[in-house]
Amino acid sequence: METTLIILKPDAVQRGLMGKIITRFEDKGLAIVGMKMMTISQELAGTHYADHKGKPFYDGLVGFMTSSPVCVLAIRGVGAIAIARSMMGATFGSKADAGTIRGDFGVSNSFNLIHGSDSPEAAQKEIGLFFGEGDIQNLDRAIEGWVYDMSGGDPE
Ligand code: IDP
Ligand code: MG
Repeated sequence: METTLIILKPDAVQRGLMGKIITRFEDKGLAIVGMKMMTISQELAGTHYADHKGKPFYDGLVGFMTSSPVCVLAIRGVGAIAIARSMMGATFGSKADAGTIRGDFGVSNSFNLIHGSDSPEAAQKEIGLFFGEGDIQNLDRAIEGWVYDMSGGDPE
């Protein structure tokens, strides 16, 4: 099982799209094991997007991410990191495929609704940045055996 860090960015919150986006992850069968709203500080945005420092869009990105509240989620499932990334779609709303979150809900290349960790290392780091230890739930889902084939012992 992997846990990935998802941020519903300020445009998703302001546009009232939180429910629709969260529903997609729930419908897919991924488990939501952490969720909160917060306003990202300049410092946290800088740490989270440290790899992009110096790029032409960096200042705008930090300004955008700190401009209004976000909704942060920890989402768990087998292969959750790659699954969530494919559900998000390509970075630019103008280019993202229909059927993806960015493809269906946005047209902008900077207001692109959602962040998702892009590797296990990033997920671990980002969950640590945005959540405290007790914030991530051990969710024992009653439906687990219908989401995954557990007949072999491991979720398939
Ligand atoms: P990702 O979010 O799909 O992983 P990254 O390349 O890691 O995309 O970029 C991080 C974020 O920076 C994007 O989600 C987007 O908000 C912003 N961004 C990336 N490239 C541009 C750009 O060319 N113009 C404006 N914003 C950008
Ligand atoms: Mg990225």
